[in-house]
Amino acid sequence: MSTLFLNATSAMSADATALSRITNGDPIAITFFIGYMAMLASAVFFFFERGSVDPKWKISLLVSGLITGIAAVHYYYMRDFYLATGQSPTAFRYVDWTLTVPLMCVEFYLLTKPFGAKSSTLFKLIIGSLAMLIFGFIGETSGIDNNIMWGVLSTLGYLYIVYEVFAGDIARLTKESNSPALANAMFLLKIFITLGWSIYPIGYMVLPGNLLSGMFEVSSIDLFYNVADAINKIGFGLVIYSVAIAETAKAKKA
Ligand SMILES: *C/C=C(C)/C=C/C=C(C)/C=C/C1=C(C)CCCC1(C)C
Repeated sequence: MSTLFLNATSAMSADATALSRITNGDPIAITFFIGYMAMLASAVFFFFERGSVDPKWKISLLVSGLITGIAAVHYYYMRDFYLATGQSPTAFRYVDWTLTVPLMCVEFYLLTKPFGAKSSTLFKLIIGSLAMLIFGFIGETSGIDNNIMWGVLSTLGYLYIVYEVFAGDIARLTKESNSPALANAMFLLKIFITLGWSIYPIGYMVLPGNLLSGMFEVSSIDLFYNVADAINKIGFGLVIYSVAIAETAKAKKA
């Protein structure tokens, strides 16, 4: 099949060479393709399922749809960029994260809002996430010398978010809510932001000059990021979806 494509016009043969990366089993190219489809399918799913939950859950599902939808569009471009150049689409990646990570903070806010979350809580989470992303971006693009330092600064932003969820405002509101549904959702979301999110700094450490450099190829950073994005964006949305469905069923019975 790929030879057939290669014999087509020269314009097409550039595409076919890029595409043959997939048939030749380039795992990074494959995860860009699967990531794109999975994000798109999830966005459609969350948008449609908005209709089957209690009104108070609709915004949460909308935000889950936006997170995966925004990621789908970025994966579309990142996939093409990677196929055309063989390089990491770092700028697209960070534009995606700058939109989607604050939206994940919004999810934490929406879950705890019925129990008194204030916009200052949301603001703190967003500041933490922006610090994490801005320092991470500088670290990835400013060369070999200081990427450990920028990575450490970025990790402080990350740890701040973890702190807010485990011991700060979000933890306090969850405890005060006396809601088993919220406690369950938080339990799962905590696993996502610790285990799931920790894949990203591990990926970052394959950069030259960093702690895991040489153990993996530099380009495998995208493998880490693509797998982590699928787990975190889709999984996070599904946790919220399952709580919404369970609570909707309870509300109907009552
Ligand atoms: C949907 C995208 C998500 C959930 C992205 C999360 C990204 C991170 C948790 C990134 C963290 C980083 C560090 C903690 C240090 C090194 C630099 C980063 C930006 C990779």
